[in-house]
Amino acid sequence: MALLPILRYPDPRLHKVAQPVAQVDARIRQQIADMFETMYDANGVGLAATQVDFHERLIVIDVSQERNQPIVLINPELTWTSEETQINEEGCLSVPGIYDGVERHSAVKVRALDENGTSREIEADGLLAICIQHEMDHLMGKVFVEYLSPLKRGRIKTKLLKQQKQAAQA
Ligand code: K1U
Ligand code: ZN
Repeated sequence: MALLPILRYPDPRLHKVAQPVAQVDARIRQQIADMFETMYDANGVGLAATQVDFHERLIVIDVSQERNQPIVLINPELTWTSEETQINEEGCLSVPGIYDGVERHSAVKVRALDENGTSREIEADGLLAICIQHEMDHLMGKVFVEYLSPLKRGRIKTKLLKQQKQAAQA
């Protein structure tokens, strides 16, 4: 297994649209293992392949307290979204230290392949529903700060670029 570098906003590669996984094979299973290791190491509850510069439709999630309920979503598609929405504070491993409110569907159903290539439908609410929507946005090249005002987004971009410049000089 390997820890993968996580792309940091405003890296333009975060805006690439991921392509469908053609075959769930050893290459994809290795990518899944590496993504789980990377997500757990970073204390995240989800990670989309886009964030580790792998532009195929693959997501790993674990929203459990015990960190023992891994979920793999390959080629995920939303099959139902609740009319009800709610605003929750979100963070992102690609936008470290920034948290802000985003409006999402309160509940969703998602159909996806698992790591064995078996099609499954998952019904989710709470943090899992938020996380699924956040990670599916990543696969479309969308980062949560794009829901914020241009003013806030500009400030976040400036702050993170400054941090990245300082880290490169250190
Ligand atoms: O995509 C990512 O960068 C992972 C992201 C997933 C996410 C969490 C919460 C709301 C939306 C998306 C994170 O893991 S953020 C950091 C985190 O560890 C966390 C956030 C909220 C609750 C518990 C953990
Ligand atoms: Zn994210």
